[in-house]
Amino acid sequence: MSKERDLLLDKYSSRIFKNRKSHITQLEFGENPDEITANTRAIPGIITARGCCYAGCKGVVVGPVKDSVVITHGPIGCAFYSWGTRRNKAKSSYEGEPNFVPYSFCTDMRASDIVFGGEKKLEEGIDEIMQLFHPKCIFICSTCPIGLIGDDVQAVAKRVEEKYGITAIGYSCEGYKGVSQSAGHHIANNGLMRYVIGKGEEAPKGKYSVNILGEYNIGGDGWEQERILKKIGYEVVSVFTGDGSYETLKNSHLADLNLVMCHRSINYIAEMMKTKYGVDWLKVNFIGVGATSKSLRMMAKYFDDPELTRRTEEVIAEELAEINEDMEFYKSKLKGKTAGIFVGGSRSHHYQMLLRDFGMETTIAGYEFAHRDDYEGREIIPQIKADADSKNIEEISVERAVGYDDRYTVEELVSLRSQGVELDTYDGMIKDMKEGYMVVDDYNMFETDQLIDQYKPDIFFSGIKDKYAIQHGGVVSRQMHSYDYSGPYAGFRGAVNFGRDVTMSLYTNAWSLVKPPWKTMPMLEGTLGGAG
Ligand code: CFM
Repeated sequence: MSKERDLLLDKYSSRIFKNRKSHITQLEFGENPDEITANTRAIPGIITARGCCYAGCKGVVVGPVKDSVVITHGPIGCAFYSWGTRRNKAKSSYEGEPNFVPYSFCTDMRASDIVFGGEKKLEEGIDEIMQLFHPKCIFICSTCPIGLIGDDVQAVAKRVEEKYGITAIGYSCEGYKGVSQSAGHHIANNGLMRYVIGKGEEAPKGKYSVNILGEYNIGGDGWEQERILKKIGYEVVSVFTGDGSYETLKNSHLADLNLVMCHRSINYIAEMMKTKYGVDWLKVNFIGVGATSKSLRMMAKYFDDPELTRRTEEVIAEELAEINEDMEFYKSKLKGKTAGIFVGGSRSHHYQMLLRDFGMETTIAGYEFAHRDDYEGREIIPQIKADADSKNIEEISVERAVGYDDRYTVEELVSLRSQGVELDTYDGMIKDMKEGYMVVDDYNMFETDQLIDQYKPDIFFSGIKDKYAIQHGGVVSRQMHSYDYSGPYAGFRGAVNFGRDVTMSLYTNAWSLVKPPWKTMPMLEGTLGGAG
């Protein structure tokens, strides 16, 4: 076991040590591949940064669908605290297109509803929504008490569909399901696959069409990606689900190719669409200049058209010319600096590529709720043992739909893969890191503090709450869920924004003026997790 990892785990009692040791790995790249334990329950009492299943379904996956109403079935707090806290940006794509993203709808369950049942209240709430807003699609998201009292949200959804002739999906995404928001992603994906994808018949008009899966338009990232793709000549059929709409998601099965940005939150749909409609998926990363160029080139190879390849190179050259001077300037400021990063399930990998564009290395990285495949690559999936928590989340299986063929034959796919087109696969984060670097699953604040002390990164890309604790310790942090209200950071122009923000953060002298009390006052010593 390596030194820094030893030092970190040493502080734990044996009970906590037993749990945490397999969630923390210092990369060795030895004979056996580096392994990590992930997607298991957090230790009670350890301050995890994770969210809940409802957050993953309502907040992350279905929340950004702008022309659909998302109703929280539960007490008002769940609706209030998930109202606008994920920074989904959305605007109407055509005159008259509804945009319900700024709203929060809730059944406001009270004590008497918990005792006597809330289905009636839910139906009345939906009647009111129909009178006022006339959406074509409604997502009902259940919070913890709904599962406990047994309200049948699927039956309500069915009645609503019959009454109004719209799509209504009842989600049993109670907060306690699974071990994190990851369960909510899966549940949301299942519903979209069952009731939305494949419902439309509008075929794409462009020569080459794509969906962007797992892109949520935080800070306008999705818009920057669409700008580049459209400039090359691609038709973007739908985006799951940032600035997305029910009207486009239902036609998504007719696109030529699925691009997967956030593997963690959407890989279920990518796989199911491949099986059911023969749409290949390509793991892309539009975070970082090198990563964006690589992704665009893989796409061009997939379609294998000289004109598309020429246009791709032309656009890459144009975009690089536009940002080159700025990138060089920020690189001169950032080269040689180091970073730590801890975000949900994708960004801790994606942003390492962007940091490398500036000559920065990420020595500590972790995810809140990723699965082993996000760390170690999809080839690990058969080895992942299902536990009671993961078995609790429905796996749906789909079959090839009549009239849909694979886009390419198996031989053609093998040939494309051998040319570096990363189809239907994902290598995970670890392979892009270096020996000695630390990878931690489900970080807690104690580990963050300790690792910052040991590795002394110049900047730490953090979550929402830990940001302030890190800064109190004199290390600058940029919050990577909402970008501290900056962005976009994706694509070519986004890289410049990121370089500017990181440079500003690092070159302010504010952090050297911070003297936290623990640097000047005696520390109380204690052990974590009780005796033994
Ligand atoms: Fe995917 Fe996300 Fe992420 Fe995620 Fe999230 Fe997010 Fe995230 Mo916050 S879908 S896993 S559940 S890339 S909200 S846009 S920033 S934790 S790393």
